[in-house]
Amino acid sequence: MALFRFGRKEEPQAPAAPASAAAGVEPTVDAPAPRGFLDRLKAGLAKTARVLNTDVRDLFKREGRLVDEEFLEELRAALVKTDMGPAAAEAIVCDVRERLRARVVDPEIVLDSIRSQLLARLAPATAAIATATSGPTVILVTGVNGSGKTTSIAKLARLFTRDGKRVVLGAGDTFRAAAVEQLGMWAERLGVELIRGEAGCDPASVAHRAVAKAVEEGFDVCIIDTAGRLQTQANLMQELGKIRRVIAKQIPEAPHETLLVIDATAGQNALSQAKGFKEAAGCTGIVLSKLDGSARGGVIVPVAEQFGLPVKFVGVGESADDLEAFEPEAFLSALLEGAFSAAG
Ligand SMILES: Nc1nc2c(ncn2[C@@H]2O[C@H](COP(=O)(O)OP(=O)(O)O)[C@@H](O)[C@H]2O)c(=O)[nH]1
Ligand SMILES: [Mg+2]
Repeated sequence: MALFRFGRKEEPQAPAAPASAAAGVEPTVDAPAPRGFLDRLKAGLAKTARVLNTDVRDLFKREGRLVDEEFLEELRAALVKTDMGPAAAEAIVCDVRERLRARVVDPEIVLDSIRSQLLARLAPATAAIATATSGPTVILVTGVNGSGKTTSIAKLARLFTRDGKRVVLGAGDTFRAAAVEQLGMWAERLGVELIRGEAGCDPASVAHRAVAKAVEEGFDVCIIDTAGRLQTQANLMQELGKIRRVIAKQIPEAPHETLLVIDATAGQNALSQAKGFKEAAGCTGIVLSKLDGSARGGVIVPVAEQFGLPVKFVGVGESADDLEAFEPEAFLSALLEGAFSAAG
């Protein structure tokens, strides 16, 4: 298996109309990406950045702020609000206490500490997407209902086709006809192939046909959608096992990735999903979607840290261009620059 990094295109682009991928609403993907990579990330993280901005800046409202225990407690409270978790907040507080105790500090010094502590936590929890060394790369996409699986598949397809790859999608959410239609609409707009089955048919048969097409016709990437399920539904988790076995029969090392799509607004549920899906579905990486809709984007820290599942992509909006390979340094720049530039 090889690791694959996407090329990043920063050409200036015209604004795109807001898009919705909800079933029955035409997804808008023809319009070019509205902004460059960092700008999209900044916009996507704006809500979380605002929480950091307001709360951490507020600590410095009083002139000549001294690092004492009162300051450190206020800092901790501000950090915890982003959902980064008590361990990360504690590490930052300890770092600031150790280096800056009894000193008068400005926000930038605290910012540096936040950046370096979070980077140390996030950097080990990232990996580029694994791809096949020869033949098609197969990616299975899982998660609970409404987490953003189908939309993330469209976004992934977009990343791959931009890189010149040929993509076939498998509409493995056979549970609802609308789900197949939704993926069908994206496939048409993105100009990628789609394998679908009758509503209610065995999703493993759709996966089988999608992978067979990819192999026979020399596609580079095959991405398979699945119906939403809870990590606690044993029978549905077994169904994922069957899908995996059917895929592996054709390509022994596939699926090369089993991605778990987690909604960043899910709070603590995000953590139980990561745990449950890793154990029951053999997930290999996380797509954290809807960061743009959450003021608690700090949840990426415990999600990435606690379960040994790397965060591979972050979703920051509803259009096909709103998915970024997760790179901690860029992520933190977007978060912290966004947080600290506005208040000036
Ligand atoms: N704001 C925002 N909305 C998203 C994102 N990803 C998905 N959505 C929306 O979330 C809803 C559910 O997404 P969908 O892909 O159908 O979820 P699925 O049930 O897991 O397949 C849709 O309205 C999507 O447009 C994201 O990154 N940001
Ligand atoms: Mg879906």
